[in-house]
Amino acid sequence: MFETRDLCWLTKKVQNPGISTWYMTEESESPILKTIVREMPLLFEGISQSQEPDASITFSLSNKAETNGSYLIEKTMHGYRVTSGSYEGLLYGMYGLHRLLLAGDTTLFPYESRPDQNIRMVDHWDNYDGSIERGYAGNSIFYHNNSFRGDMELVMQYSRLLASVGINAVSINNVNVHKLESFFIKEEAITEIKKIAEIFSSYGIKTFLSINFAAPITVGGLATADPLSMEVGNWWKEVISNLYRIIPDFGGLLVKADSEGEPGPFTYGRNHDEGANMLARAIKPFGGLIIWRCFVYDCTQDWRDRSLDRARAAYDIFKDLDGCFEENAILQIKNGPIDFQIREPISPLFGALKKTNQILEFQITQEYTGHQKDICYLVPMWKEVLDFDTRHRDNDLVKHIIKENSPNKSCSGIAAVVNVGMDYNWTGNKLAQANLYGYGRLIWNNELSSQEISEEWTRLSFDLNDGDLRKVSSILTTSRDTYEDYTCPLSVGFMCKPSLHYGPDVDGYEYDKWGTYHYADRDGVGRDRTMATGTGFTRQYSEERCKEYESLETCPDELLLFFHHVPYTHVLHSGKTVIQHIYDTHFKGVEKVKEYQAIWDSLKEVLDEKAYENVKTRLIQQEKNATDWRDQVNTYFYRKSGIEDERGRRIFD
Ligand code: GCW
Repeated sequence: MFETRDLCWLTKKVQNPGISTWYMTEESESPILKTIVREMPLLFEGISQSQEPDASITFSLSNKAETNGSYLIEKTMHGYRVTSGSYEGLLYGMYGLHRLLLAGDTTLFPYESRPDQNIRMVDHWDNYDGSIERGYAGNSIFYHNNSFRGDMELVMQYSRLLASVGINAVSINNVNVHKLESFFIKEEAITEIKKIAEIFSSYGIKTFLSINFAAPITVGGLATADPLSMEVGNWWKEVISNLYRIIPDFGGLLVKADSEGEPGPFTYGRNHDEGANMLARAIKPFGGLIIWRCFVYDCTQDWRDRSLDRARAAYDIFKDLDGCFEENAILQIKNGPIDFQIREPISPLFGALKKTNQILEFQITQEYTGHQKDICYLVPMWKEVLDFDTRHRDNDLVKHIIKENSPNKSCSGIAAVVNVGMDYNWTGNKLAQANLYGYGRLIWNNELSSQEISEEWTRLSFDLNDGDLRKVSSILTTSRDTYEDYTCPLSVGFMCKPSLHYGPDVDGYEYDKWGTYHYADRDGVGRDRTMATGTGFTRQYSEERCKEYESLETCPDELLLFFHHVPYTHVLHSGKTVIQHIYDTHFKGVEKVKEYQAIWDSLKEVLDEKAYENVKTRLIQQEKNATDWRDQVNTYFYRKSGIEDERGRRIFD
């Protein structure tokens, strides 16, 4: 039930007796303005709407043509004025003012804010049966037992969370579109989806659906789903026009094709531009978008065959299609070339694609990063990605490339697989809320630091003095390094339990078909992806980055084993050998988790009990997990290498 759910970072109201009335210069039937009417008393204690312009807070629509959600907050004689060129901007301005006043820093005004990214999206991997692929916070908020849950209060509550951090697009079903979900494009389901979409829309959020590329066959009864077949094109046109008849402001379709068993254009000997463009043309008349994922690779690899390299796949398939996509088609590219590991290099498609609309894809749900049991605040990792300089041109940072290299700027942005479910606090681990909050804040304002965001979230979520607030924030901001320390030395990913992706299993993927091998033997470890002696993956980067990664001299330590196979005795830039680094980080990881426990315990008296207990239990689990990782990884590499820990700590043999 909605009342019992955590209000997260919207828990606190501004308690300022000077702020008692608000006024809207605009009179309109806009659902977003109605949202503002509903939200104001939830955010500001004792405030009421006034018909007089001299209210404490005034909202006014400016005639600036800007529609991207930018807003300005100024101090006035009576209080504050929020101005924007769009209704969305007024809504964002309202949440912005709420946040700024709770932070208590009024020197910030006038405060102008414009989003750095245009599309700011979350993707659900929710299934109709209520399960969530890679979900760690309970079942779906949209579906239950192959039906629509129909809890509109819940959807509204969720919309507020998203809109308050600037999210403007949401895809509501899993990209692996199973049988029943394939029918979401039919009228019966669309009528239900419309109810959800209307609520999102009243918070400035567009609704998207994932579709199954074979739907013309499975849903439409046609003999083919060939994108070049006229019949198929017409079928999609009809489906889409029906969709828009019911939901006129529908956002568009998200497609995972030719990936991990999902059907796609390859079945018909067609390319991905042909698949995406067929859909893009069908949806164009309605102003809709086709978001096409680049997560395409061969998942039936033979581990014996070293010539194949999964990391190369997306670039090999999509680079040559640069410039071939319709103006309303967008490629969605995962941040790394493999799959949401805690440490990977950047996808080489960034910077290489120069004439294609693009969305960068992150993962908020903690699939490989601790299942929302282990604390892993992901903002530092996302920052690294955004600030990464691809060196294709001068100052070619990913955060700029996304927009600059998209011919249609409004068709560019960032998306992430979201981490929410039916758990009362939405995210399982209370601290995992900081990832959803931080994601929204960071992709709106790419310049915010991880620490700023973590402190902001902590301030909005708890009542703590500055010292205690910094304690919570220190756990968050170091937690990514800690998780990396005990799970992923020098970028060797996938040493986790197959399918589950939680807990250690060093060789779990080593002889499997997924193309994620570490090749540890008695002498050394790592994947050789150099041009000189390996798979040649380094060639996919700009000349400068390629050189950097190709050479052992310049390859950054943290990416070493992604690009090179080296002896255990290889000396890193840090001065340590590879084997000693493995031992040290694994011991350190466990110690850090123990430190987090001590910090958390010290906050027992000042935190509310529910939040305290919630994280406390998870930290106990995290210590156990980190210990398992430490002992299995250390023992594994000790047995392979026969090299003792310099510091003589206990490694099981
Ligand atoms: O990381 C992998 C996950 C799959 C997921 C896939 C994807 C939705 O293990 O569960 O499928 O990525 O991104 O499509």
